[in-house]
Amino acid sequence: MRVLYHCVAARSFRPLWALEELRVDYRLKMLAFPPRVTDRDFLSINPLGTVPAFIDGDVRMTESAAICHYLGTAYGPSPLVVDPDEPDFGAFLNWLHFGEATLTFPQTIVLRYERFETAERRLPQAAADYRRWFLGRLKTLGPILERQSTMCAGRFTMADISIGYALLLADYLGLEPEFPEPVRLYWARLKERDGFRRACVAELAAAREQGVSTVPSPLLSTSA
Ligand SMILES: N[C@@H](CCC(=O)N[C@@H](CS)C(=O)NCC(=O)O)C(=O)O
Repeated sequence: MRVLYHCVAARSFRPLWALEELRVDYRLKMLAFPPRVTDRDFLSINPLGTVPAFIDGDVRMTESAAICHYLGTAYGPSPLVVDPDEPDFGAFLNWLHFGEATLTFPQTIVLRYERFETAERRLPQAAADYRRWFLGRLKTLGPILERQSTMCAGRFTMADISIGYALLLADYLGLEPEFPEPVRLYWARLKERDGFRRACVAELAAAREQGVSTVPSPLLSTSA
C-alpha cells in the first residue's frame, strides 16, 4: 500500500490532492508540525524531517511536485499529466515547478520570519519584502488566467495542483484579497473540484482519527 506522510495544510497536500484526483488508494499518515521535532521516528523515513514523504514499494520521494508527476505517470495514462508529444509539455513542466520553486518558496520566508521564529528573531522587513515578492510573481499568472481556465493544455493538470497549493497557503496567510482578479477566480474554481474537496475531507478525517490537531500548522496561526 502506498503511504503518504502529511501535516495539515503542508505541501504534502499536493500529492494528497493528486491521489484523490486519480482515485488511487493510499494510507495517509498524519504528523504534527514540525515532524522533525514532534516525531523523531519520522527521521528514519525522511532524514530531512520534512513532508511530504511518499512510499510506494521501493520508491521513496520527498518533493511534492515530483510526487504529483510520478503519480500521474505511474498510475496513468491520466489527463492530469501532459505528455512529451503534446504542445504544452514544456508549459506543463514549467508551471508544475513554478508552483513550488517560485510561488511557495517566498511564502516560507514570510512564515518563518513573521510567525515561526521567536519574537526577538522575527524580521518584519524580510516578511514584508517576500510577501511583496510573492504577490509580484503571482501577477504573471493574471494575463494567462484571463485567457484560459487552467494553466496549460486546455485542461486541469498536476500543474494546477502545484499552483493551487501555493494559493491555498497564500489564502491561509491572508493574501487572497490581494490576488489579481483572474487568479482569485481560478482559486475559487480549484476549490470547487471534487478531488480538492475529497482531499480536504481525507485530511480532516485522518487527523481526527490519528489524534493530530486539525488546525493548520502552528506556522500558520498568528499566535505562534
Ligand atoms: N520542496 C519540498 C519542500 C518540503 C518542505 O519543506 N515541507 C515543509 C512543510 S510545507 C516541512 O516539512 N517543513 C518542516 C521543517 O522544515 O522542519 C516540497 O515541495 O515537498
